[in-house]
Amino acid sequence: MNSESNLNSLLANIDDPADLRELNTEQLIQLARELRHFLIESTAVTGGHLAPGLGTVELTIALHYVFNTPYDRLVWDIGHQAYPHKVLTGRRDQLRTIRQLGGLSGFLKRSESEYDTFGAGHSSTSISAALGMAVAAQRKGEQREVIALIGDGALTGGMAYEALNNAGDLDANLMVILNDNDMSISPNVGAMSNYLSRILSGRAYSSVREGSKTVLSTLPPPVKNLAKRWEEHMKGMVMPGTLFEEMGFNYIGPVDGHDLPLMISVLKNMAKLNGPRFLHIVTQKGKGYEPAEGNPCTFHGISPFDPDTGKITTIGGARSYTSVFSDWLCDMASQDEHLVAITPAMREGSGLVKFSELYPDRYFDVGIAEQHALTFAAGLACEDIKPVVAIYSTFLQRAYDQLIHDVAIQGLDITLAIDRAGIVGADGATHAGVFDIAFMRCIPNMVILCPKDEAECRNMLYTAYQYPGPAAVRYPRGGGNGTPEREQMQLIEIGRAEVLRKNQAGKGERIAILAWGDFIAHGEPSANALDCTLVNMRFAKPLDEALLHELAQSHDYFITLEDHAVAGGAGSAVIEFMQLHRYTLPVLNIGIPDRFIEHGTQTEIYEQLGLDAKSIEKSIRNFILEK
Ligand SMILES: Cc1ncc(C[n+]2csc(CCOP(=O)(O)OP(=O)(O)O)c2C)c(N)n1
Repeated sequence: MNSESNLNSLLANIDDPADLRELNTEQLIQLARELRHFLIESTAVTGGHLAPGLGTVELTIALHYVFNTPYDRLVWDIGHQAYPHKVLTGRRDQLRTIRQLGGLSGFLKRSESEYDTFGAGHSSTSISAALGMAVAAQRKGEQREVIALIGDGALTGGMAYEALNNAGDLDANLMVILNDNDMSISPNVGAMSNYLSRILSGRAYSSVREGSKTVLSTLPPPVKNLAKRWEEHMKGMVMPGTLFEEMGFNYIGPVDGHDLPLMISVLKNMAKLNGPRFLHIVTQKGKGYEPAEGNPCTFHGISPFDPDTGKITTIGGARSYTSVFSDWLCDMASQDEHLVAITPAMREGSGLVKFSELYPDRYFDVGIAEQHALTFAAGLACEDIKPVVAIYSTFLQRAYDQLIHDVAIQGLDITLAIDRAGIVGADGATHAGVFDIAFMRCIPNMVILCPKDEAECRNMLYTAYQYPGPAAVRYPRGGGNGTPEREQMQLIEIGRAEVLRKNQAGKGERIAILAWGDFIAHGEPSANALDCTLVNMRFAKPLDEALLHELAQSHDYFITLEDHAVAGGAGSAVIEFMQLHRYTLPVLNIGIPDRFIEHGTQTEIYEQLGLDAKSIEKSIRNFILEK
């Protein structure tokens, strides 16, 4: 891209939204240009979410220009499109730290800025939260505007409809802005997406758009009655009874979300109306940066890249667990025609691209709808189809009751391929996959497997798939230790651990390190240095009880190691076992402490938490000395 650094004069002076309220229309348009340039240059260095924010530049400027933020509340859904918002609300110079240890969060955080009115990271929460704020304002007699900003992808999440339903009924003073770019991470899916596309296509779009320009931009105050008449006119003429209107909202749009003067006048006029209002804007993901416009999916969230070419500059690391899953899924599908795969809107992240191309009629992207994904899978399983649900650990949290009520109680045969289990790094606390063992191991009928490497991951996926009930394989973000998978899949006996190293009897204190997943590697140096027994526990549920009895009788200490919260984790399961059987040897649980873990690289976080190999050895030595 050509250097536009001389353009950065306006943005350099925006330290607060109040500064941009001083600018005239031409300057605001110039600011939009500078902001785009700044976002591209900055994200090229740090990596992060780029295409979503490029699509919201004009929207963000218009919002902070028209509304009295932070008194008026902007509630962004997910928060991945809010980099422009961060830049305009006093965090411009910190953008270079985004997603890094101690730096800005990649999403929204109330503790980061008073302009971040509601913490986010997961999808489809904005309308509910904004409705709560609107009702609170009403109760407190505060005349503030509350605005939920939601993408068409996030609008595939059921919670958004629960909130719309409630808002229309409460007649709340709430504005919902739909940022419609026809994309989720990959192309958006579903009947609602089709419905939005129909609104945008053909005559309805152009005539309403014209209408928005001519009518909305010239509304004189007081406008309420005129606006009402305009709405009725529009309703009758071009869009009889949109879905949103029937839900109790005044629907306005579609409006070109990149036309800044238009956006400003539309927002100004909408601010003069009361009750539930719905503004439908149309934007382009990646707007203004050719590589991102051409490939919005890649630029949704991207590693550092060359801003001139859009080429990613980092060199790929080890083969990821995601790609192990991807290959296993395709191989398994070729052997079993009953296999189907389900993703809640994470085709790329979950490694389903290849499967979706090879088996399009056995592939289901259900939208950002984790609850539905699980119950949909349960229904399929009732009819002897074999669903594999590929889901991130953090997003499975959304579908907890569905896992219990719809899947496990009925003992249905589904396989959960749980990606991003454990610390995930740059995405931080909202995306950490550190609770799944705790919330799954208390569910009767569940089997939970934790692979130590890529080869075991493939065999565990196969084992979980063959298990005739709900089974979950949890694997971490990133690469393994390079252990190649064998093409031939092997069944692992349910609840059977693997002893990797034995303590040499009679020498020193007898310590058994019981480890789950790739955390075995973090325990291995300690096992060698302190002559410990080292066990690949393989199953968080069921535990290998026979082995635990044997080890409890032949060792003086147990150390448990897992990339998961200590509270309720696999190590807790060992303590429950010990209590039940009246073993009194001391047990040290090593894992994620009882607090939310912020962003940073995985390595940095592990070091910070004392979960790197060196610190683990130190903890074990201290524990032994404590007796
Ligand atoms: C509950 C949940 N599931 C999945 C995700 C992952 N995710 C982040 S952004 C996104 C797509 C959002 O699309 P949209 O709201 O249209 O915003 P856009 O990126 O198109 O601007 C998804 C699926 C998430 N954040 N939360």
